[in-house]
Amino acid sequence: MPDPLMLATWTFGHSANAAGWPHLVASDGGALDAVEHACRHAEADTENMTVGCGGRPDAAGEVTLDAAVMLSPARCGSVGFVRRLAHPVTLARLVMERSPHVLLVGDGAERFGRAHGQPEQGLLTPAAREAYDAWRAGSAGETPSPPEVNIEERRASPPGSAEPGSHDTIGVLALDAAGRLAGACTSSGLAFKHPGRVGDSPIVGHGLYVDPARGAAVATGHGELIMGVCGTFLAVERMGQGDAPRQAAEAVIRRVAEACDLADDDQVGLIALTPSGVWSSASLRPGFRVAVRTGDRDEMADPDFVLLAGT
Ligand code: SD4
Repeated sequence: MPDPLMLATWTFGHSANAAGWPHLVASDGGALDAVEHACRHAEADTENMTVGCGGRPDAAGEVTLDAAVMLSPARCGSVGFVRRLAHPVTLARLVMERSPHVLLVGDGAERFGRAHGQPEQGLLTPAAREAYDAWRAGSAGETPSPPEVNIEERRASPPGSAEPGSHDTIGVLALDAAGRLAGACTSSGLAFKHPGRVGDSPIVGHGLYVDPARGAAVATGHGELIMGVCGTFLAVERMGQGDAPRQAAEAVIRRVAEACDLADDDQVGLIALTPSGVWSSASLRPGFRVAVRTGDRDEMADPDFVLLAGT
């Protein structure tokens, strides 16, 4: 039997792990409950400006949320462009458990959530509104045209910033004592993104992938880079073909760098976990950190591999 384990992206993954851990080790809980509750914790933190209520809005001033949960290729659920429900990770779990579908978006996803008891809630906090106003004010004093300004903004101050301590999308992987793997991620996506933009987080194999026979992976950073290489699917597939998690995670980061014309501040971080509990992480640039929780360990870890270590 494996030792229970939780891994979460970024420094706020530490408190998310603390919220998920009791569910991981409860006799009536397990890996799925753990990752959901860890993500719900981050979603409820209104000071976290990249997840849930309190996330930064898009270029039209609207907060839109993406999330996914996954147990296996046959058991996964996700939601995109959620504007009125504060816990998209729970909505994603509902899609997995109570619908025949994998991905619901927008109004339809919200209608589905309301029908399953999810309350409506405004998502734009005063602090996020202030950030939006400041962003608009910095856009040459003109009403920004969302498509162009969004591209500039992605280059100027991305939520995937390489800065240590920067807050970002949360992705969580868990392995319970019964040997079950689960993963979840939830995000408000890139700040001031083009309205309608959906990132990697709710797309199976991009921001999250779990296959009980091969392993699990979760990614964070600039979704467009991760999406271009099917980042988490690639990591899990490589583990299935014999790569150690360290090699698999490194291979994804190298593939991103090979495939994409990188901007100075582009960042990608990835965690890879085998079905037996061996894990590793890698990132494009310094700053990415992993919150690790086991029965006797509760700390932050630096990635094992950083491609552009000097930047
Ligand atoms: C996205 N990958 O929507 C998310 C954002 C993120 O670190 O993870 N930033 O592109």
